[in-house]
Amino acid sequence: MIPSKKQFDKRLAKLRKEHKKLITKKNKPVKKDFNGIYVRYKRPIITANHVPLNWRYDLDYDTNPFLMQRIGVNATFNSGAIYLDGRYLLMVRTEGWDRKSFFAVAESLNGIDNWQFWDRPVTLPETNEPDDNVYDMRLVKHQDGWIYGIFCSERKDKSAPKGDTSQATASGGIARTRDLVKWERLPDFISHHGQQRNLVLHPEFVQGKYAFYTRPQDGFIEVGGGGGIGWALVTDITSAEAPEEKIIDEKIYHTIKELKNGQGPAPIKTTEGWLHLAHGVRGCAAGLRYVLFMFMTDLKDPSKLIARPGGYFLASEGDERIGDVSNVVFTNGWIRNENDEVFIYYGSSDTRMHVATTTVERLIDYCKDTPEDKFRTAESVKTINKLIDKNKGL
Ligand code: M1P
Repeated sequence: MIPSKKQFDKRLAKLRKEHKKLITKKNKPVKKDFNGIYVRYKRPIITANHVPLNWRYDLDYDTNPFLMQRIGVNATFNSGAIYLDGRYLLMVRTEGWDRKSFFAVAESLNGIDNWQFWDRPVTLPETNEPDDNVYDMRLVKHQDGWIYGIFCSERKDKSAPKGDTSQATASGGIARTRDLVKWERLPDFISHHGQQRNLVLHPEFVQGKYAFYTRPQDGFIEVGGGGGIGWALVTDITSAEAPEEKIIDEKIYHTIKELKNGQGPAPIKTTEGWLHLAHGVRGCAAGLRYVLFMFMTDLKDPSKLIARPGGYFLASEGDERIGDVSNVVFTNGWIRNENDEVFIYYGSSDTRMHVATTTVERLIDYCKDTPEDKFRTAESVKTINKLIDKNKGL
C-alpha cells in the first residue's frame, strides 16, 4: 500500500531528526591507553550516513511516496584536508553504491565534530581522456598561490585482453582552484616509470621547480619492480612531466612496507625539517595490511631523509579493522593549525573517516627519538635491552 502524505511527512521528519543528531553529536578523545604520541577520537568523524539527505533521497511525495533512498552512498574515506580561514575542510572520498568515488567538501569549526557537507559535491572537469573513477585527493596550498588537488585517476586498461573487465590503469590527476568550488583541470602527470598512485605535491618550489612525491608502479595493484616513495622535479605544472624519479623511501623485506608504501598528505614544515606521514603495506594470510608510518626530511632538501622512526605509527584498532577492505588505515590529509596542533585524518578499512590529534612538537620528538628499524629480530631485542639498561634505577 502506498503510504499517505501524512506518513511520508512523519518519516521524513524522523530521517531529518536522526541525520541532524548524527552530525551534531560531540566526539570525545580516547584517554585510555594514551601512547604519548597522539589521541584518537572515539567515534568516526564522517560516515556514509553523514552525507546530506537531499543527495540520496527524492524528497517529493509525488515522485517518491515510499521515500526510498534513490542514490546510495557506500563509504566516506581517504580525505584530503586543508585549513582555510580558521575552517577545517576535508575533501572526502565519497563512494556511491555504484562504486564510483567522487569528491565532496565537509567542513568543521573545531576539526573534530559537527562536519557539514557543502551544498553539492565537487564538479571536477575531465581531460580529453575521461576518468572512470577518481579518488584520494591531496589538497596542497602551494607557494604559487593556487590550491592544488592531486588525486588518482583510474581508467580501464585499453591494452587488456578482450573480455578482461577488471584491468585498470592509475595516473596522477592534477586540478587547481582558489575556492574548492571552481576547478581547473590540468593534464595528468606524465611518469616514465609506470603507473602512478599516491602522487603528492610538495607545497614549496624546490630549485625553482614543482616537486612531487611519486609512487611508480608496474601494475594497478602490484608495484612490482617499481614502488617506494619517489621524488620528481617538474618545470611546468600545466604539463607536468617527470624526466626522472628517484626513490627516497624504498620498500623493504619483512617490514611494515614490504609490499608497497606511499606518501600520505603533503609534508608539514617545521624548524627541524619536514614531517611526513605515509602508509606502508605488507601481505599476510588475511590479505594486505595497511598501516601508517612517519619520517622526516631535510628543510632545504626534502628528498633527503633525516629521521626514520621504526615500525608503524598508527594501525587499525577495534572497529577500524573491519570494512569494505579490512585491516586498512590510509591517510591523505592532515592539518596543522596556528597553535601547532596537528589533526591527522585517516580512513579505516576503506569505509569511514577518523581523526587523531597531536602536536608538531610531539611528532618531531617521535620522529627523532623513536629507534630506527634494524631489520632483524636480534637487533630489535638489542634495542629493547638498551632501553631497559637506560631505565635501570628509574
Ligand atoms: O584498499 C586500500 C587502499 O588501496 C590503494 O592504496 P595503494 O595504492 O597504496 O595500494 C588506494 O586505492 C587506497 O585508496 C585504498 O585505501
